[in-house]
Amino acid sequence: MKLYTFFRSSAAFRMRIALNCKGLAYAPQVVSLPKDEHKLSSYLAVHPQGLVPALEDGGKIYVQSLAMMEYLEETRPQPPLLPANAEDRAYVRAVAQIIACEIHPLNNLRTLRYLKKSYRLDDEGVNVWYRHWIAEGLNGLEVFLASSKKHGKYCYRDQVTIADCCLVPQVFNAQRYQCDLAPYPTIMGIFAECMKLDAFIDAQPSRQPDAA
Ligand SMILES: N[C@@H](CCC(=O)N[C@@H](CS)C(=O)NCC(=O)O)C(=O)O
Repeated sequence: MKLYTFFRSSAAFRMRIALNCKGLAYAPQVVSLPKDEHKLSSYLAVHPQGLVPALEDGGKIYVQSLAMMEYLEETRPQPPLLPANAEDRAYVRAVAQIIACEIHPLNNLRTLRYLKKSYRLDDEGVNVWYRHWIAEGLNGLEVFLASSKKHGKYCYRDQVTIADCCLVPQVFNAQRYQCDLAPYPTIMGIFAECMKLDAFIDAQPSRQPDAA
């Protein structure tokens, strides 16, 4: 398997965690976002949207981290990254989608670049945007997790799931932008538990071959 990845990409980070959790070896293919390598025609031939990550498996290319994690789950079910029953799978998928569909797109590189260029925001102006949407997103996630009563050590009881694969990279992003994370004790408790596991430790940005 090949993973098209960039050390600081949180969507790629999700995939690195999922692959590690399942004990699947992969060859990292670095696509540098600051160097705009995701816009090269050679990469667009892999991922027509020009986004990282992409996964190659058996000569076929897969895109979109949530779809890719589900693909891994279906083709390599052990150890499972989804709960055994439908109700709890819906909960785990909801957590993953709150992060991947609601929070992450507002803080993506192309969104921040567009704000900077088209609205002439300086770095601090962009940071204000970033922190606003992180605070709103993480607040909603905190309430959802705490009220679900389904979390344990991890988002879903004591089983690592795709929800944790999404939560940890989002917290790394928030830390990078010095967001105040004190109001999110449930999220930060889960984050601390995940970061005790090798699958998460080895997937973190600073451990990647392209880390600056
Ligand atoms: N929904 C996509 C998001 C992919 C995505 O936005 N990746 C970011 C890096 S985390 C990217 O390639 N950004 C390039 C850009 O915004 O120009 C997924 O989950 O795979």
